[in-house]
Amino acid sequence: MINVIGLGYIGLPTALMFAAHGVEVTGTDYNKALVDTLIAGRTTFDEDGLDELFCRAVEQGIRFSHEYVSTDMYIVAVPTPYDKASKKVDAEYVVQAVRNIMAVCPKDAVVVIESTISPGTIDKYVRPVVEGKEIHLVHAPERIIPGNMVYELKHNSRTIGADDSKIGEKVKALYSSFCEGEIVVTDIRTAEMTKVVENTFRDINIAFANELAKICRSDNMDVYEIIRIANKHPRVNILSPGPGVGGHCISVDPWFLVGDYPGLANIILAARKINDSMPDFVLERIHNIMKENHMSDVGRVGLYGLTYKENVDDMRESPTLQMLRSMDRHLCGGQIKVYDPYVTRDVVPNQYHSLDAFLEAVDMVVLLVGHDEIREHMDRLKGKVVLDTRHICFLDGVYRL
Ligand code: SAJ
Repeated sequence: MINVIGLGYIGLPTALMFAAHGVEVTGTDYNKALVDTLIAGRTTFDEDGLDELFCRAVEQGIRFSHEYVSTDMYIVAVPTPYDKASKKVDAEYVVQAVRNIMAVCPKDAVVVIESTISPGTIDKYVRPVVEGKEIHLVHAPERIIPGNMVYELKHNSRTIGADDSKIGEKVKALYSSFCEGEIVVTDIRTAEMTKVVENTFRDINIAFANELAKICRSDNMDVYEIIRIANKHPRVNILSPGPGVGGHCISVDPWFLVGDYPGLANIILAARKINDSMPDFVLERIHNIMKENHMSDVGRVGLYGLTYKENVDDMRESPTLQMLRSMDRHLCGGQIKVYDPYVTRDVVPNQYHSLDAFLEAVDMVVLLVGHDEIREHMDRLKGKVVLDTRHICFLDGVYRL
């Protein structure tokens, strides 16, 4: 039996996947309301294929609890927030989860940390908690992408970092119950570093695309056409420019390397700064386009999309929220309108809950997230001034990054 600790974006699909493939699972979360929702038969966030997976896991007898259970295998998928000022990971939830496990687990239990942590976190913060106990620590960082989690859980390859390769192989066998990708067994530090390196690689590549967008804007060139053509080269694969990098991973993990290796992590730092500058770049574009169209009332401008990317309901570090914060700082937010079909509760001022009402209230639309909803109804934007930061709108006269 395994006890999955933390039933959020990573822990829940992982627990369900194990259960759906015949592993006996108890999912534990300290949030009683969340556990009650799951026990009542409902999932807690929108994700492609999650509801079906949930049904299969329930059929297989998955249990949910807010208590830790005594077993010989734990999978920890709790949040690892990072401190914005120091840029360091805050491992407190992981440490607390491991402490709670220590209070109930038998000798020789295996504790697998899936949460993303900065390199060295296990040695520095987790080992002291298990000191003197016969416990095996493993790091198996998650790799799944929101929007395609269920598919990627099954098909991505994985990394298992363990002190003892026999334990690594045991954990590999467990994940093989559902994972069809290659599972590489290595040591803990390598696994920690690899995870952060993967997200940093993507951040740097997005930053390159964003920097190109700025260069092309400054000299009136079409960045999308340039990227499209350059990508025909067999060894070139430039990503897409956008309004910034959100989510809890790519905009966070590179800071761990900057924080731990100041003076060495130079490209990494530059990339972070470029990506973080994009929301302000979009604000400047809005300002210039309003001027060009003789618009002076920001209340007639609408931001489409609040989530950090398309077809998910996750708003963490989203470029739209970064823009709104920046506008607040400069006291120019005022009445700007906002709408996102995935965000049903009110989270910001002047938020709309229907596309019709939103479009009626604005003359200019800034496309910040490429949700399917708007891609399928692009004609609704005819007659509006449109700033498309995602290269999804091909109406005449559309403005781009
Ligand atoms: N973005 C761009 N241009 C692009 C691609 C992405 O602007 O060409 C933006 C997105 O709009 C979003 C942000 O970057 O705001 C990040 O989105 P994403 O889809 O690239 O990645 P995440 O944060 O959803 O998930 C990443 C994934 N990591 C990598 O692809 C290396 C995922 O595999 C990890 O599991 C996840 O981080 C994590 O939890 O660490």
